[in-house]
Amino acid sequence: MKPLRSFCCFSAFAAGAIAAPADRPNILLIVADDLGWGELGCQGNPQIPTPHIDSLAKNGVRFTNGYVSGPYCSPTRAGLMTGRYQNRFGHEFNPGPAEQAVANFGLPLSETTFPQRLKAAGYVTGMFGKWHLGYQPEFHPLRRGFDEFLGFLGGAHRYFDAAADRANPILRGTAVVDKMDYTTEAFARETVGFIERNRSRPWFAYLPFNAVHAPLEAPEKYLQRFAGIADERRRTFAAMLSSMDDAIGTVLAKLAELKLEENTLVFFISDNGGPTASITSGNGPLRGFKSQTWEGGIRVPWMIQWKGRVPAGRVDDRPVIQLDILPTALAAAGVAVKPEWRLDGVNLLPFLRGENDGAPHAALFWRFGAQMAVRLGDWKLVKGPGAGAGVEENARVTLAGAELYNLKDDIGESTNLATKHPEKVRELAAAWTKWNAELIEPKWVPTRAGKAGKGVKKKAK
Ligand SMILES: [Ca+2]
Repeated sequence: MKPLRSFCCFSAFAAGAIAAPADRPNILLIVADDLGWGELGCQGNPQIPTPHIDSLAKNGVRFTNGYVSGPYCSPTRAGLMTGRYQNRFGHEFNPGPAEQAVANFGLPLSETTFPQRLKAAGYVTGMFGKWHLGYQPEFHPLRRGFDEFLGFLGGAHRYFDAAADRANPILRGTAVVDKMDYTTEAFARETVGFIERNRSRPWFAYLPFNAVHAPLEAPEKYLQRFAGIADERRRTFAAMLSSMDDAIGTVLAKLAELKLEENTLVFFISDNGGPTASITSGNGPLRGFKSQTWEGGIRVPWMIQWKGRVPAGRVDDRPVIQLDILPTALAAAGVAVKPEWRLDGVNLLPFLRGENDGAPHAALFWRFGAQMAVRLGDWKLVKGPGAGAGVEENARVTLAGAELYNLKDDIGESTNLATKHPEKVRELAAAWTKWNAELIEPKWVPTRAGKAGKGVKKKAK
């Protein structure tokens, strides 16, 4: 018979594979809003220095083919919080503004969230920033796994005026906050306080900035920093990004000060590509923008830092997706993923540590109204937005006319190879069709009445 101690360890592992408290790293998940693929220093933009975000790439792994599972804020966050393609549970679209959102809008209660999974493993959980996963009480962050919340429930917020939007106020927990400083700085400061208070226990901090989403608003100090940029909108955007970079710097400095860097797994992504026309947020050589299944809508800055546990300064070209963040965090926390959770994301740690040279995913998939995409190796089959159309939420996608690109040779999706490689089209179409058959219909379609004053469409019967 084995010694008792060994037996106990085995039992603990079998019962839920939860690591001993000392082994559980903290999880810091930083999400930028509408930050395009081409804007960070480490992504090749020399105009706006971002040394603190770049430090994550320097001290960790930067994925050049990092994706999100939707081209819009809310769907992407639904995927992030569940590790599952959001189309599986009907969370395909944004809800529209708070006053117009359908009553059932929110991350479906059938889904278990990222903080719920970590809470079950003994973590304290805090969220500081933009939620965008439901306005009704049952969808509130405090009801969906967070112990603490300071932020707002909607899709965007003014940066200086906490009381600007009564339908979408700044909340501490469930209490309305009428006065607050620049939201970027406030959300980082709250995160720092949360880390300080919980320094001696495992914590999960979710820091989804509203920066650099519209409206374009920045503190004078940062506008001065970019006085050399003549275009006012671009100058303001640069100031907003620089402010977010400094804010992230204060959080990273706190980790260093508390000697938590080697015990904290840090993720940084943007929730979707840049809407260049509205806020100048650029996607580099990628085609398309936020709201589109072209690369510019779904490929984003994507980094992981875990000092001493994940290689420093590595650039990884293998495709990954934000759905991978939850399973990676769970693996680090010693939580065994159960098959019945039906996660789509994979644990990236073996890939990060060089234990697995293969691709984390056989294929990646997207469906967004009348748009679709599938990536298989270097190949991508895609149907972007229709000619002259914006977001067509009411139309269902068909594969007729889908275009084929080889992203290794053609990152800008400029040469459609569908006619030249019909066998590839068939292969990718078959993979996407199989995946699509597993999805359900969208649970809501946003109304655009009042928002744009036009383009209102009747929901398809
Ligand atoms: Ca967004």
